[in-house]
Amino acid sequence: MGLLRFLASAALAACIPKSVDALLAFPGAEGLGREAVGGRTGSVYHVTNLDDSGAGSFRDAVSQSNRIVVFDVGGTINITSRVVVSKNVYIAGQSAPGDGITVYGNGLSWSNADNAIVRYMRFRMGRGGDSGKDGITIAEGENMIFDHVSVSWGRDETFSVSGDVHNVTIQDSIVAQGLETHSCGGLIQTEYGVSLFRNLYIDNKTRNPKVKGMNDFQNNVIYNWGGGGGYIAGDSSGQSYANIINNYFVSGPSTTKTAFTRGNENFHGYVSDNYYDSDKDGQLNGTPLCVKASCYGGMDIVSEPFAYPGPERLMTAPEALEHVLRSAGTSFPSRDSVDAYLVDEVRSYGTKGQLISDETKAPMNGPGYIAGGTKPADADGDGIPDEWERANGLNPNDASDAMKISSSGYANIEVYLNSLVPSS
Ligand SMILES: *[C@@H]1O[C@H](CO)[C@@H](O)[C@H](O)[C@H]1NC(C)=O
Ligand SMILES: *[C@@H]1O[C@H](CO)[C@@H](O)[C@H](O)[C@H]1NC(C)=O
Ligand SMILES: *[C@H]1O[C@H](CO)[C@@H](O)[C@H](O)[C@H]1NC(C)=O
Repeated sequence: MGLLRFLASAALAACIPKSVDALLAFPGAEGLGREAVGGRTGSVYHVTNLDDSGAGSFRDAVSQSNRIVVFDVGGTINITSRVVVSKNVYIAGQSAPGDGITVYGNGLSWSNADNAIVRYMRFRMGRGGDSGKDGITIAEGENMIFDHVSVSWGRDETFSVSGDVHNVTIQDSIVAQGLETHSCGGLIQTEYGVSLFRNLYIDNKTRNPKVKGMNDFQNNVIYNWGGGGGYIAGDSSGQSYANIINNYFVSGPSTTKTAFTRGNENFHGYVSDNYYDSDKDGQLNGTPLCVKASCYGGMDIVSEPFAYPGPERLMTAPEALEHVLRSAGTSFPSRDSVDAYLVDEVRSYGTKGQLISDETKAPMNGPGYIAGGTKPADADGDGIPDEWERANGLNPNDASDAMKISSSGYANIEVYLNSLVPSS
């Protein structure tokens, strides 16, 4: 694609507000992927077992379009081959009983899975996954939002958005421990936009992330990147237009390079109050980076922010760090042992942290135990518990009300799913 075409479309995305009535994917959805519609006009699919495939499995659930996927069971779903997600699928991890859901053993593709909504899900690839593949791959498609997702142990990249991709948001998520020898956080390179807000990038040797194209990077925390570097600014002859605002970079034991590297005159960055704590002294005592190309890996620093749809409530970098450590990743109903371990590493502020090559060995010892729990009573089997139906004027014996659109614009089951978790 030519530069002019890119500039024109970037300007379009930046300047033309979306229609005022467009509904957010869920309250608290932000950034370029915030209007993904998920399965709103489709039907409810219940995941009823932890099997790798077959009726009632997660793989079967996401294999068809126009679904809101709810979980009647909690626990670890072990997948052998990769899972490919269809268009217009909302995966509602917050519906699962017990400790929620972990998908372990291989990676997933959302390529061309337009209008995806994914909330409160753990995706842990691991050594058993396909060599040369990512934890999560998006190579094409538009309008996708990932919220409170935990992704780890990619064999190539851990979470990669690269190619002809439009309007993706990754928010309040953890991208962790790309496996050695590649050990990458992820390529985030697309000419049509990825918003990254309030995420934790941790324990990747490099690409935390590597950014190219149109990108909005705000309130993220980056910890213990390795010798490949933290934020990799383009390193390319392609043009990039990025906001880099109020992020916190903290060096860890594996860190040997400065926070920003490999920028050049093609990478145009608006930068503001990005903190860097480089001394590994066990205290959080970072200070804002200087607003000069020399502090930002040699990128072209621009004076006005790009007009991308930013976070509703921009935090300072220190506030963002506290927020991310408190709630990023699959923090509802509670963090699993992997995320708890990672957050503890960050809280050491420089003294703990390591790159790993085999998640089944110490220190991680696998994906941990995820309790199954019991699903609440749901007489009509529509995915909304009886108690909630009664309290909210629905009929617990009428399965058709789940997908009816309420006055809020959301399907009733979405109103229920939204009510389970905080909206910011
Ligand atoms: C992406 O979002 C922008 C506005 O934020 C919109 O103008 C554009 O049409 C969207 N692109 C696609 C492919 O949906
Ligand atoms: C998946 O594998 C883990 C160990 O890696 C095991 O603890 C868990 O029980 C398995 N889950 C199922 C549903 O078999
Ligand atoms: C993090 O990501 C990089 C680049 O993808 C990869 O080389 C590395 O092995 C990952 N993990 C660590 C701990 O380095």
